[in-house]
Amino acid sequence: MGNQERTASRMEAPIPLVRRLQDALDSLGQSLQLPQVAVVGGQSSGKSSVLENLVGRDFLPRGSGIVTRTPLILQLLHSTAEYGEFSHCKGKKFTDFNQIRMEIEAETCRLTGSNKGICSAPIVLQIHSPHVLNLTLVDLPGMTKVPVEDQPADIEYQIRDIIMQYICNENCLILAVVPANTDLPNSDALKLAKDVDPQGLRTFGVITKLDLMDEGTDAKEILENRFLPLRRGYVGVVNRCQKDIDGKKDLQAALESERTFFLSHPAYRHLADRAGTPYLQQILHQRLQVLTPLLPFPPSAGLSLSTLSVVSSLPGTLHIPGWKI
Ligand SMILES: Nc1nc2c(ncn2[C@@H]2O[C@H](COP(=O)(O)OP(=O)(O)OP(=O)(O)O)[C@@H](O)[C@H]2O)c(=O)[nH]1
Ligand SMILES: [Mg+2]
Repeated sequence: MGNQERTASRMEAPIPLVRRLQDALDSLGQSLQLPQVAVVGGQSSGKSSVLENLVGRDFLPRGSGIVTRTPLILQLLHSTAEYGEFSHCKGKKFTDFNQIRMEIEAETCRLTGSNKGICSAPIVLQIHSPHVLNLTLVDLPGMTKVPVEDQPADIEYQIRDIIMQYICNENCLILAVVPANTDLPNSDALKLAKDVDPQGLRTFGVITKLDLMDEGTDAKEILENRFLPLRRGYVGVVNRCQKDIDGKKDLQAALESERTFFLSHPAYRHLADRAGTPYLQQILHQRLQVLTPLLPFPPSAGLSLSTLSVVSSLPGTLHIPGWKI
């Protein structure tokens, strides 16, 4: 084999490679489970905001009250063109990310009704973009305790069941999202993560709303991983507030404000390089590379999240993009 061919074979496109691996495992009656990342947290803790920042595009419904009401399986696929495609309207390419948000809202209402109901059936969305590497992210409804409007009396347990379906999967990295203006020991997200991942091997704490803490208080001890330490630690982020969302503050400006926040805050300045959305992307990337040394990684220049080239979708199944949803 010549040098060129050897290089070509080392650089073999990941999707065919994994497809072959999968075929081989299928013939042995086994399945290949690959990592995905799910967000877990209380209602309005900032889960969708965190995911959206990781993807680097504005397209998820965010806001006050219960916003995410079904699981959203988000398959990021590195490609030259940029568009979204839903499994419920295959073939229709959404190039306008505002339209994607509206379609998520419309499909959520179709699945759950408009009175704040929830549903375990997922919305599946593929985002093709030159700015992402391939990975599945799962946005989940927030944990809540008291039913409102059409929500069933056991809403707390129904949401918990939905979350468990995803995070029980050993290959699911868990982003346990906790707002800084609530008490960490009361966090249901940390509790649930600990139930399924007692050693904390796949749990990352994400502290949101650092900008909303009472004056004179800070989350330094948490971010330094000294209070309720997690094996993989905590990352602080500052997402866009409701006013920013309403005023359509763009993502780049939001990332710059986040960086300025950490650099200028006396309690966090020393942590500035270990905080914020870019750092969260970096540690997820590192973890996913450790988990999947077998898989080659596409070139990463300018990509917002470097991860895998194949994805698993529903718990327990392997999904290969473009194969079937
Ligand atoms: N100031 C500030 N507001 C934030 C932050 N993160 C989220 N928010 C606001 O909190 C609200 C909820 O954000 P979402 O991202 O929709 O939260 P969620 O956890 O996905 O909510 P549900 O899907 O309803 O459970 C929105 O108004 C956001 O603007 C943050 O870091 N700082
Ligand atoms: Mg949400």
